[in-house]
Amino acid sequence: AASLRLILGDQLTLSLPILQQANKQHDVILLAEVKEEATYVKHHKKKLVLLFSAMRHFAQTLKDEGYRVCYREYGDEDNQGSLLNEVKRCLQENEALTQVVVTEPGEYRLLKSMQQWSSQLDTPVEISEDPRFYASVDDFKEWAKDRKSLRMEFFYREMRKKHQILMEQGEPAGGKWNYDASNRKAMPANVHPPEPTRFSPDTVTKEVISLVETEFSDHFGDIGAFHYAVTRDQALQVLNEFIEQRLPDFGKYQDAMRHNMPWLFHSHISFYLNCGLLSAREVVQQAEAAWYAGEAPLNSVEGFIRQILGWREYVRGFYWHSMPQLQSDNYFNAKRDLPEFFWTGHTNMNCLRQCIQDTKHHAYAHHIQRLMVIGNFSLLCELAPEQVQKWYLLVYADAYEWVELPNVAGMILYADGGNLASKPYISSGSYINKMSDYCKNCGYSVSKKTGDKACPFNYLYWRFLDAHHTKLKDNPRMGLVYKSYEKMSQQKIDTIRRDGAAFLTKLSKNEEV
Ligand code: FAD
Ligand code: DLZ
Ligand code: SF4
Repeated sequence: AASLRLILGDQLTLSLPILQQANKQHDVILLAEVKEEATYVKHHKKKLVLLFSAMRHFAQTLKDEGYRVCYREYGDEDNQGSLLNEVKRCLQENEALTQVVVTEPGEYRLLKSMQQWSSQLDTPVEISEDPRFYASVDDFKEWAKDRKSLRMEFFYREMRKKHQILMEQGEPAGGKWNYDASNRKAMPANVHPPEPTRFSPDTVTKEVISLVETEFSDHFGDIGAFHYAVTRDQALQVLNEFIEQRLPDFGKYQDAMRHNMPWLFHSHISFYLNCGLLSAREVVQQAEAAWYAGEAPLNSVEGFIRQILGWREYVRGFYWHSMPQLQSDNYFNAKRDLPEFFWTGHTNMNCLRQCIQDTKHHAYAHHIQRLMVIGNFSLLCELAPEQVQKWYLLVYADAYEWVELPNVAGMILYADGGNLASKPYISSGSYINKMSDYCKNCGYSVSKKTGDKACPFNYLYWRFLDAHHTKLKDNPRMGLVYKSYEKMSQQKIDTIRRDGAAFLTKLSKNEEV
């Protein structure tokens, strides 16, 4: 029987079994730009340009490969607005198509919806496994079963062994699993990272840019200077240039931040990994090969591979293991609305201004900006998890709920009470000062602990520890911090409470901070 095979906007790879197994003569491959997916959150304009353009280019690749392709553009007059309705129309137009085949989607909401499709369409719908990950959802469940805590580090070691990555005679290459002791240095001012790989928009991308400018003008983000890869060949070029030019220094400067420079020594491949233009396996293999060839040191290669074979795989397993609970977890009962400056970047706190502006310009910020600046602030100020989750899901071009939600609910907000992270990722201003040049251009003083001019992170940090003393004091990883807290004079604690409360009141009223 002939089938209709739906490819989602983040499944742009020829390696999918549903393409490999297609009958090129009879089956129809459907790709659809639809309002429902483009607006369930108001995605950053650059994310929409990236996906729509990559989808259009991929449709052309499929045609070149001899597939029968049905492509629905967003601006088509008769666009049905949702994936289900586009599938329905396609079935109606092609009576020979008697079943629907899809690859499991990356988000819970869409999976739940697809599980109803068969009865809604009155046609069999087969949901095929997504083979793009090293660990399947079931592999993760098996690993997690009977474990009291689900720590990434142990999962990662299993993955290294199972897939024989950076392993030598059963031992980790170099003798250690983790080389972070040599990583995470501050970046001296005389280090100049190479420019990121950039592409000029072609005709297809230019058309999409004007579509997005007209149809999505109320979405967050700047559209100017769009330079991302939109084809597999271009994405491979991004990967190759990373391996050659930036991987050697990746580890050392992984946590560094610099004024007006979000790209640094990062790889900038999450956009492409997550939408299918690159595969995790090829990325890991290329990085591993660079070490064996002596082109990059082990601390960088291991650190980079851990992000993909470790963190990326782990958060995906964790997501499916923890849904739908993870969406509503709120361990600290945080309720504050997102401040207006999350959308504008207008704040006197230079670190936040920089990170939010980078996000607005590029639909990108690197990990430490997301974690230790914006995330740290969100947790310390008890911003409502639901709003923070939505923000992260729409502002980054690499964001899909399977990867965004564990990072936000688990890693930055500790909303799950410590299932993902062993302690809350919080810090005072001194960490940001150590890792960046932001504090030099800030309206606040990082060396002042309290008072009007003091860096808000300094007193917010202690205010948070004070406010959540009961929930956190028995955490073994918080022992040292609480020892210092207990030594504080009552007067100091009172000042911290006063400054913290004043700042949070201003924040709630959307007054300038
Ligand atoms: P690099 O620093 O070069 O790292 C290489 C790759 O490792 C990345 O491309 C990515 O695929 C993977 N990786 C690294 N850290 C993580 C992680 N914590 N979880 C999963 N994969 C990881 N990443 C996303 O892909 N989508 C998201 O929506 C997303 N949301 C995040 C939200 C928060 C609050 C935090 C703290 C992190 C989030 N991350 C997310 C992880 C990470 O910040 C990005 O993957 C990274 O910044 C992408 O840039 P890069 O490709 O230059 O990464
Ligand atoms: C993110 C996204 C956007 C913006 N638009 C589309 C679209 O028009 N058509 C489509 O098939 N997919 C789109 N996507 C990706 C989906 O939202 C994604 O497949 C699900 O969120 C599951 O990860
Ligand atoms: Fe951020 Fe504080 Fe440094 Fe200002 S002083 S940039 S608010 S850490």
